[in-house]
Amino acid sequence: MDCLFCKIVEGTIPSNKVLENEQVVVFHDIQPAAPTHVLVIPKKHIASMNEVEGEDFALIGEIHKAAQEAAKQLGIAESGYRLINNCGKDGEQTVHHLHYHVLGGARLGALTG
Ligand code: D5M
Repeated sequence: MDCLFCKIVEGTIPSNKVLENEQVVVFHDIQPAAPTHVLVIPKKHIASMNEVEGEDFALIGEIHKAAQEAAKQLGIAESGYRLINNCGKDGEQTVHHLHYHVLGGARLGALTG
């Protein structure tokens, strides 16, 4: 399967990893949109939030756990951060392997339409 993030999981494409366990990987986003910007992905290929089903919902908990741990490790836990999943066309999802953005290190502004 030709998936960029699967290649990052396999290590065939390099990444700047923050943490990794059996189920998830956290690495720095190549196009940071905030002073701290990492991505949390499941190792299992799931195309988007729309494709999460059955026992894979447990991975969402693992993703949140890893995001919390990464925020602590990166020193943004206390000041706060944003955890975002972009899904599909209107969500501006560009990489079709489930991922959550962790953004922090500055006031990010209110979310307005
Ligand atoms: O976000 C996809 C994100 O993936 C976007 O912020 C850039 C990032 N990206 C793309 N290629 C790489 C590599 N090779 N390393 C790290 N980060 C990468 P989306 O929510 O799909 O718009």
